[in-house]
Amino acid sequence: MKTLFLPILAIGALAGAAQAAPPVRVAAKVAVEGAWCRAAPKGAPAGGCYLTLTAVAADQLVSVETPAAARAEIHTMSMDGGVMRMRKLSEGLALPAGQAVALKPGAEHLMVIGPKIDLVAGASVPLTLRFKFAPPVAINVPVKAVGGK
Ligand SMILES: [Cu+2]
Repeated sequence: MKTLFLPILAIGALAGAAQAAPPVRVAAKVAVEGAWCRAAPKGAPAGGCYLTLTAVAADQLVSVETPAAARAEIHTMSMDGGVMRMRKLSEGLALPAGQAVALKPGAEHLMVIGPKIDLVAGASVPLTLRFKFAPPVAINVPVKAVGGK
């Protein structure tokens, strides 16, 4: 009887401890820093936008919306047989807790496809970032001529 009873008591004690000290609830939030979109030639079919995301609690960037383009996607780049290719991250981008995730040229980035505005220096692209847990973040991203093209 004793050997049966002890484990049950232990489980009860653990459950009691969990109730007494609930995990600290951090408001799900994602900080956005250093956002910019790269200037593109008039009539370009798409443009890249870059920023750094830091999630307080583990989260996921699931989608991007903009009224300034037909649509926006989350992309990644990787080498494929010696050629850099872009690919849509349909599952979104993981944001580990407290870790800055940089979306930058040559790596993960946001792609505005079918821009309705000219992506010229001085313009700005309104983006709404949607996350799995954190509330959406709306930002106005400045267009910068970077890369000398
Ligand atoms: Cu892309």
